[in-house]
Order: sequence, then C-alpha cells, then structure tokens
Amino acid sequence: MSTLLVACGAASPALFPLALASNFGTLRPVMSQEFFPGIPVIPFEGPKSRNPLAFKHYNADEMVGGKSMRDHLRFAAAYWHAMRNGLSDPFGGPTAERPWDDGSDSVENAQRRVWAMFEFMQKCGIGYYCFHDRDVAPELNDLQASNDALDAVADELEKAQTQTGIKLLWGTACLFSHKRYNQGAGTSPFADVFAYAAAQVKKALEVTHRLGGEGYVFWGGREGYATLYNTDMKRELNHLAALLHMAVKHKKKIGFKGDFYIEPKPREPSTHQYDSDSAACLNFLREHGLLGELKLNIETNHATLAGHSMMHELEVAMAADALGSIDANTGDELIGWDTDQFPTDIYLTTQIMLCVLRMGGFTTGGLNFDAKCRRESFEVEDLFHAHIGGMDAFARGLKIAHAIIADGRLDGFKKERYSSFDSGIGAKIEAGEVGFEELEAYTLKNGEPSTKSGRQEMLENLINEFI
Ligand code: XUL
Ligand code: CO
Repeated sequence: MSTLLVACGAASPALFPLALASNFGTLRPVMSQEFFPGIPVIPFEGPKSRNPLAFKHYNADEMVGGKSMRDHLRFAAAYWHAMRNGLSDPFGGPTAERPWDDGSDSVENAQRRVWAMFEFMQKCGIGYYCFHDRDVAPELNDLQASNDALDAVADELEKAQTQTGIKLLWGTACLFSHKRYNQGAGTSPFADVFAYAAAQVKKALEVTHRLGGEGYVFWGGREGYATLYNTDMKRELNHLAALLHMAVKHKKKIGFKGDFYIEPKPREPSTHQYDSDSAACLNFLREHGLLGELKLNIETNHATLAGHSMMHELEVAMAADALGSIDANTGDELIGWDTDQFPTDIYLTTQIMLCVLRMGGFTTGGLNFDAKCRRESFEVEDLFHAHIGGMDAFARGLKIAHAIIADGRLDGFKKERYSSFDSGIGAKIEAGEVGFEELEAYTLKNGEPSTKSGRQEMLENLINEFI
C-alpha cells in the first residue's frame, strides 16, 4: 500500500451535507468529506442508456417473480479488493489510486477508509459488505494491540452501518498473510500457531457478531501442503476439524445466529488445499461430524481452478442442502491463476441464478463480489465500472433464469427424463423395495431396455432463446 497518496484529513463522523438518493433503500448522508466527488449515485437508466455510470439492467426495486431484484441478489462488496488491493501482480507493484489512504498501519487511516468504503457502496447501491479482520484494521505488534485496533475500527463500522443501513454479509479472519502462517494456521505443524489462529478466529467471530454479520467464512488458503514429504495429512485434517469444532462451540456460546461457511479452493497459495472442491469439503464435514454446522461459500474462480464449472460446484452443494453463499467473480480461461475478475458472462450468471432460484433463494447468503479491477484499471472510477458491470450481469442472469423457470420446458424435460422412476419398477428401486434377485427376474422378462435422447443441443438452443 506504500504507493497510495493521502489527500484527506482524519475521519470524522460528521455528516456529509448532501443527502444521497440511491437505489439501495433510503440513503442517509455519510460524512463531511466526500471521497468520490466526481461520481454520482449510480442511477438505473435502462438498456438503452449509453451512460457508463448507470445501470442498464439492475433496477433494485423491480420485482422478479414476486421479489425485488435487491432481495434476490443480495449484493456484497469485498473490503479486501475494493479498499485494500493495490492491484500488484507477481511482476509488478501496486498501481491502484486510493487517494484517501495514506498507506500507513494507523488506526486513523483504517477508520477513514471505512467511510470511503461506505460512500462507495452507497453510490453503487450495494447493501452488504464482507471483510477479513486484517482488511479493516491493521495487524499490530501483538494480539492485544491488533484486537484493540479491530475494536476501534468496528466502532466506526457500526456507525457507518447505522447511518447507511448497509449490513455485514459475513466476516472472516485472515489466516494466511502473516508470516506465522507460512505453513498453515489450523493445520500448522506448530501448536503455538494453531493457538494464535484460534485466538484470531475467536476475535473475528465476536466482531462479526457485534456488527450483526449474517455469516462467517472459513477459507483455508494455507490449510494444505507444499510437499507431502513433510506433511502428516491425517493429523492436519484432525487439527482443522478441531479448530472448526471450537468455532462452533464459541458461536453457540456468544449466541451468533449467522451461518458458518467453508469456501472451497483446490490450490493457490498452497500446492494442494484440503478444502479443494464442494465434494471434498462435504466429505470432510461429514467425516468430522460438522455437516449440519457449516454450509459452503462457492466461488466461480475456485471452481475453475478445481477443474469444474461453477454450476457443478453449486449443484454438488445443493444436493447436500449446503449451498450457503456465493463469491461472485470469474477467472480467465487462458491464465491458470485465481484472477478474481468481475463477472460479465451472461451464461455464467444465468446458470448461477438458475441454481439460486431453484434453491428458493438465499437466506443468509448473497452475491459477494470477490473480484478486483485489472492492474491497468487503477483509477477509482474503475471500481464503479467493475461493480456496475457485475451487478448488471447478475440482474440479466436473474431475469433470464426466472423466465426459463417460468417457461417450464427445461425443468419439464428434466422431470420427464427421470419419469420411469415415478412408478412401476423405478418407484420400487427408489423405495428400496427390490434387490438384485427381483431386478434379475424383472429384466429376464422385460428384455432389452429402451432409452431416449438426452437432447443436449435442443436444450442449449432453448437456453439461447432466452439470452
Ligand atoms: C481467496 C478468497 C478469499 C476468501 C475469503 O482466493 O477467495 O478472499 O473469499 O478469505
Ligand atoms: Co472468495
């Protein structure tokens, strides 16, 4: 963050004199300083608009199937990308211009940043945010000092939430950046590191609870290995489960009612991460008696890295009633990294919204833009273009998915495809009423079965009718 420039004074909770009209609820003014002076509250202007700082499809109050777009989509902004990502890459340093940030680790700088984040979300009409403890507040010399800094920033977050009505979707602890976590946190071979991680999760969970967070995420970037030559996998997995059991116990103790989520990702930064995909996470939760306690937070770019489509990962989670929330981004088809790009592909957002609608919508989850601008897009205005594009892409995905479901042909085809299990021998198989002997006798009588086309191309054409 050292390249960031300071262009503003200390944070103050005084109100910004102009009331902002936004399409996220009723907006109240935030503070005396405006952080994005050239940028208006982003209006909805409809598909014919040529204004780059306007929504063409996301119209928060528009009803889709009896529910507003705002309530269907539950957009969240990621603090770490919007406020803390300097946009460096392995070959070059940060480029992002964030004029309100002096690049220091002071609590004052962190508090000022809160108001920049909230003005940004107000202007975009984003109703939720997500954070890691170390995004919002600095890591200082010892745990107590870091905890105190987090409390001081949480005071400011609480004020900003009250003034704007913007809520916390989920919080999390950063258990991967600090040097102590170089060989893992919950899976570190060093017991003192495990203890530090547990203490950090305890505090992050308490702050999330204090701020009314609707969820809490566990993403284990370093919970894996670089080489199996030095790794006791069984012991590490048991330790990870122990950390989660402690978190569940503490959640109940403090009365946190939000959902816990595990976020699958197969690799990066570790060579292999234990939470590698939805199926691996579900198996881990089942094996360690945690299945009812945690759901999944599925991220598109992580699905890609796991060699799956996003829809696959969502379907696996949904089949176990464990789809909690979504990190909305996309990867690059040609770069093998977690590029965390903003989602713009309408097929992708349609597929995601088909899953979300079929699930009956989010409860505590939402669509968190775990996405960053490209390194070339270093101006503050780019933050707005990026989020506007992601929100419009999901609004289109929502409208299209709703129309496909209302049309009924796609779901009807799927239902018909399995209809031989609705009665006769199929119903007996599903009910567990027949075994090998009955099925052998049935087949000897029935002869060669007939099948029908899966009609993949017809169904792809059907989807295109709506896009
Ligand atoms: C990293 C990632 C994280 C989690 C939260 O790839 O997605 O930012 O979402 O720790
Ligand atoms: Co993520």
